[in-house]
Amino acid sequence: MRLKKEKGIIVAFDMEDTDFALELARDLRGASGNFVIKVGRRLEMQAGIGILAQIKDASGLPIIYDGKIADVPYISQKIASNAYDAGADAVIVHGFVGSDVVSAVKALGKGDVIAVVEMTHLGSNEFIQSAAERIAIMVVRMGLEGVVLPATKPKRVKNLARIVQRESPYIYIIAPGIKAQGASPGDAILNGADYEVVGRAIYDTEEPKLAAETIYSEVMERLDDNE
Ligand code: O7M
Repeated sequence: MRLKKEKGIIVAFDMEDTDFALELARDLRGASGNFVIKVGRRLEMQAGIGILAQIKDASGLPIIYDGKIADVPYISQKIASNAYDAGADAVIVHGFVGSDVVSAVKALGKGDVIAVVEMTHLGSNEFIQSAAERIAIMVVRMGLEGVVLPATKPKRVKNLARIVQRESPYIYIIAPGIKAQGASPGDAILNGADYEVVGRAIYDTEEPKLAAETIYSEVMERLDDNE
């Protein structure tokens, strides 16, 4: 199941409790909104890679494996291959590691490849930011399906989204950093992103399904107001 280039919320499954993860996956099946699930290393370390298929079955939604793969080409390719075989529709690889790594993952042809271009945290300004424009151009020219841009830096999203869209109208942009890291729902989508990634502001609440639906409708309202 490929991710579509459309507006939506990617729910970050970074919890450690497998039962809770599966319960939220089932809840999201019936939730109103456009949702995708991203499984991070924290949950994978507790539950094993088999959790990808379980979450996919429970939710019926596209699944991203966020291993933030950043190893040499041979190892990166093996990790990505394992994730696709376990049910991932997309995998996330770091762009800064270079074109040989990204192309080794892309060469598998087993699903979407999403590359991190710039990150949300302050330390991202120390090294990655100065290379972000070049990383963005590299990954779109390599024909990847998606890129990660930081919702916490709306100006960077705007500039980098412009570069990405100039190179490819098809690539989708996903942007983490909503609420827990300071960005507001809609900040990134209004600046050119397609999906906003939300973790703690959904799974760390009393009613995660309701939180997901509320954030989705907040984003859509801001988009409507902007038209
Ligand atoms: O909403 P949060 O802060 O609880 O979670 C944010 C999620 O987005 C979490 O899964 C992080 O690993 C991820 N993320 C960032 O927070 N910052 C980045 O720069 C990049 C990512 C990410 O998803 O990269 C693929």
